[in-house]
Amino acid sequence: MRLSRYFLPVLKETPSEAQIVSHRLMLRAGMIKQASAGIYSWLPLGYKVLKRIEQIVHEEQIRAGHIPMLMPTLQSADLWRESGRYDDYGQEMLRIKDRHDRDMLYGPTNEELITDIFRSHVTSYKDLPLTLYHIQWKFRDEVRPRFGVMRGREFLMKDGYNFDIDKNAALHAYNRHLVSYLRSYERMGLQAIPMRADGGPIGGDYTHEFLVLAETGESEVFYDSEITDLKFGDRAVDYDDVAQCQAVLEEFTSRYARTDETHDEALFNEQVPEARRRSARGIEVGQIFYFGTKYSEAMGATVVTPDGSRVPVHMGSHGIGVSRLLGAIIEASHDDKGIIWPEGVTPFHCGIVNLKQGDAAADAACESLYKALTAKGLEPLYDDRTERAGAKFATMDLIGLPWRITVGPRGLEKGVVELTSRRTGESEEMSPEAAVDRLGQIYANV
Ligand code: P5A
Repeated sequence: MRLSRYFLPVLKETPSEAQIVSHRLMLRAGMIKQASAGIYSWLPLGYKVLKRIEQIVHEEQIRAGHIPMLMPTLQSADLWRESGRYDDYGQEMLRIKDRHDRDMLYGPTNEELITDIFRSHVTSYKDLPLTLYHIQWKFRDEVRPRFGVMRGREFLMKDGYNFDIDKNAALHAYNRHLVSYLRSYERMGLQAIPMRADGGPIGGDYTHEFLVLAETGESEVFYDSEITDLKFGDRAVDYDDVAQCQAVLEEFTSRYARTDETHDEALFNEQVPEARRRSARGIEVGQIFYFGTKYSEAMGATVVTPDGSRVPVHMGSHGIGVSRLLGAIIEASHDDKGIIWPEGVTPFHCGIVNLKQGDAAADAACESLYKALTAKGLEPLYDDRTERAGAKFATMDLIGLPWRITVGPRGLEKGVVELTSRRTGESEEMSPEAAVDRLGQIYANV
């Protein structure tokens, strides 16, 4: 993409309404624009990152054996009356009437809708296990929408639902989700720690939230500091292997880590030596639940077992806050100049800064770099505007591309360009071909 033809409405001033750094930077970098309280338009740069995050989520869900689909945003109130949640959900649910005076709602979550799909089509244990998921917009009429996409009213969620014959099978699905979530967050450059949590309006008391530690996080958390040493890495896990998935769950959840809803001070003191006790704040980027037959019993989602009897299926639901993740990643990865995208989610793989637009050699070198990077499957953002070098660097630093190639007449006389890491600020001179090769290698490992 050439910056002269792109739509990147960066702001010079720091918007006064934004209280936390991720919100400020998303507005300044022209990623989002508020449409109304807690509701945002996703401008091209923000949309690109959102799509990158979605893509990682899809890849990891499919790797775990979960099946993508799409359900609507608007739902009929009748299904929610069956589960009893139409009244329970309270004011967070946006209720709408259609022209026939029928009660509708903008879905805050999809347990009812998916249970209805299941009961309409599945009748036998032979069709289990089954996990369906989608990535779809949700609406929760939060009392205090704030911090930009962190606590929106309209937000994008990946929500998955497992259907299993009994509790053990459903717990394996729970573990599978835990493993796939650990992999997903690490690919986004995040450490998200699973913590014992509360079931809230979704239900069930077997649930973990995934928390990214950050001062601006809305949740208060208590944990054993040893937990922050755990890395999932690129280990191969067989998602059908019950023992392997269980082992990962145990590794990542056996140390004390709880949100304030389930925190038990006496147990904390007993289990964790004082030097390792931490209390901090965290951003909840996902939550997994096992709630057994709560919805299947209420809505009659049953299957015939091998001995011919009929039982309600065991279910769980599993959510990732896709749009919130942009805020969480920025909170975890920025400096005073702007965002620093991890390679896994960056909107463009690198920036190309032409120090002297209009200089024949510099223009030609930028064009050929652009072509060579594109041929490698990389997407560069070429700043081809006739701006001062300082302004070009400031824009690149603000929008946070992890790598920048700087091209100028003086370097070209020596046959070199400069490759700069946004994270370390370190620059290295090399030939344009070497810069392309280096970026190819970096992204081959992402
Ligand atoms: C699990 C999937 C559920 O709704 N039902 C379907 C279950 N869980 S949850 O914890 O309530 O939400 C899942 C994740 O969505 C994100 N989230 C939000 N993101 C932005 N703005 C909001 N107002 C908001 N509310 C929830 C969180 O990341 C949460 O973990």
